[in-house]
Amino acid sequence: MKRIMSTMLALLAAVSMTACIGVNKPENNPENTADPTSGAVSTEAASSDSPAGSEEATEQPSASTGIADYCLSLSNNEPVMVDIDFDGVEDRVLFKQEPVSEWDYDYTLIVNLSGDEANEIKYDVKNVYDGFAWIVDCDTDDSRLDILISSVEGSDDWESAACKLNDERTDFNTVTDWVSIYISTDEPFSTENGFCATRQSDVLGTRNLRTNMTVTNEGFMELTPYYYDNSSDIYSPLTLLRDMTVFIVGDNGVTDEEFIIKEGETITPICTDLNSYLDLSLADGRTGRIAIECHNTDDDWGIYLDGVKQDDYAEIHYAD
Ligand SMILES: [Ca+2]
Ligand SMILES: [Ca+2]
Repeated sequence: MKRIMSTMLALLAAVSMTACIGVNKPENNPENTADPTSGAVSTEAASSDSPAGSEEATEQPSASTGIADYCLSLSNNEPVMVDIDFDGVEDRVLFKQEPVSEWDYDYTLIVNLSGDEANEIKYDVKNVYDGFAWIVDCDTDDSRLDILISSVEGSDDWESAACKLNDERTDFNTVTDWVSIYISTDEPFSTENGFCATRQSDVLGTRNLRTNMTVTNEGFMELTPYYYDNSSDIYSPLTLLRDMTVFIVGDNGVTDEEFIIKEGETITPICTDLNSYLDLSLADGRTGRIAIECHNTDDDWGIYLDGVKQDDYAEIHYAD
């Protein structure tokens, strides 16, 4: 099941991200990039050794400040010129794809500062099934652009990296997380709301949960809870094997009103922070909240709902 789900996710990602490529590029989506009044300078989208060297000039971040909502999709093996460190000089950015087997590729992010071939900084992603990259501006005050890389491994696990030049401009400061990133015309990046990402979770079964994230110096950071997608028929409500007590969530947040969901009734997960709470849809349309704890050590692995193992509440379906 895990392989099927992940493959479906990969295909979905490929479709949505392909849609992004060529749409989120500045020349086609000017409203998603630079503010022409902000002092931005023009960019040549590709260097002379690129087959895509005919890209039109566009605007990019100024030397002093970032630009909210800046997002550029990187196409494999097509270098772009973008000033990623805000020093006023364009830098050459390449997301290089090299096949290593019938199914797998190596990807290398290569940045030549100021376009200088001798001044090269790299980040490698080895032996993955597919990879995607974007240049965005998560924090418009740090005089750096973030380069996001999302890849899926042969094990069907997604991993993402965010690379940002260090202060010395000698290497990337890179953070990683086990999430997949989605940026498309339907779900565009914005500095305020970040980017859409999914993470695999075992809370009430192995599911890919969606959130909005941004990147800080500490790592990937959620901006919203993780939401379940219950639109597919393969995710039916869970039938309780024992009573479950929840707190009703009102318009202003969780209340102190307790509600007991009886054995034999069903629950449908809505969202969770994967740390402290899980919200459920009740049969009467209201929302109930229950505390969760996720234990991940070798001798104590399990997910507890209000102190009870989730497997005691319902038949839970996990990936292999
Ligand atoms: Ca630069
Ligand atoms: Ca920034």
